[in-house]
Amino acid sequence: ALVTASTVSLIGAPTDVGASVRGAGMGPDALRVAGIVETLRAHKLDVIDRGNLAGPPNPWHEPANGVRHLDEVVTWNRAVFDAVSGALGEGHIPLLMGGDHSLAIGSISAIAKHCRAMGKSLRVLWLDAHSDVNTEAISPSGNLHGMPVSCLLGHGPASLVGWSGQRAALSPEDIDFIGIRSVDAEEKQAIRLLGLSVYDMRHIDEYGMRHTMTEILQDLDADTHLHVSFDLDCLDPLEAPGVGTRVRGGPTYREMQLCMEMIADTGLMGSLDVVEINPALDVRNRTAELAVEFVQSLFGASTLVRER
Ligand code: EXY
Ligand code: MN
Ligand code: MN
Ligand code: MN
Repeated sequence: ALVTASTVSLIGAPTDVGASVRGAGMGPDALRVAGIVETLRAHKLDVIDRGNLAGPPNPWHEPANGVRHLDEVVTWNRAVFDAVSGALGEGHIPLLMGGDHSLAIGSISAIAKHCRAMGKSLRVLWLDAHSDVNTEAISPSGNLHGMPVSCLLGHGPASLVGWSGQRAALSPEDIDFIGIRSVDAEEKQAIRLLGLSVYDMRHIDEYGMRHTMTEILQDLDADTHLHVSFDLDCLDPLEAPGVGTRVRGGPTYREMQLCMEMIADTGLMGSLDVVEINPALDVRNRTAELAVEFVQSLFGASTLVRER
């Protein structure tokens, strides 16, 4: 099935304040240069490019109280929250172009609030090499792009928690992680305590992407809003070198295509984050070009060829 709502709102958030490697702020323009607007239009989607949000520059400070750049991350996320809320209010599919992954706090908080108002259940697919479930108490780096999941689950700096109108935007059973292969020691404990569903690379190695995705997608129903939070470092860095935190041993191009196609087949994707593209570390614009290919698969490009 193709996604039914047909207007996609592109929202650029050009910042790397949640990271300690510079460059992810160039992600939105790299995606535009790679043709994200034209490519989606070619698939008969209406696309509105809302341009880039504005926010504070990266002050390039050391962490304080376990977090780096908290005020700047809050300010950028406020802008993201408002823009994503606006797009959802118009019935559009918001596509957040990051920017680092801390921006998912704003986008997913807005989506959770919207889903509650619409009586829909929210499921989040977190495609990443990392689980991003650190907190200020356990993070080895203080970088907030390693903590968004905790903030969304109600654990983190007070100024980044509770934005959806409830302490927790998500419950542990609302989120599934795919492609994980780098988890810090105390993060592992947090994952076990919270009971999070982590389909790590070991799982994908043993069962394959098809079986993994079948398991993840089996209990969706027509009232589910599916949100995909796609961190490009999920892919193997041999395919996608333009990311700030490379971890070898990720899904191949074909495995990731299958993952995206199976998500598209549900017809339930209502919002998307595309984050962590770092053009300064890329080879030409390969990683943004790959991202555009995967985004078109998420919107059902392959079903135009292979009707189900
Ligand atoms: N787990 C590490 C940390 O918290 O510092 C690395 C986090 C990288 C986060 C990237 C973007 O997904
Ligand atoms: Mn991430
Ligand atoms: Mn990551
Ligand atoms: Mn689950």
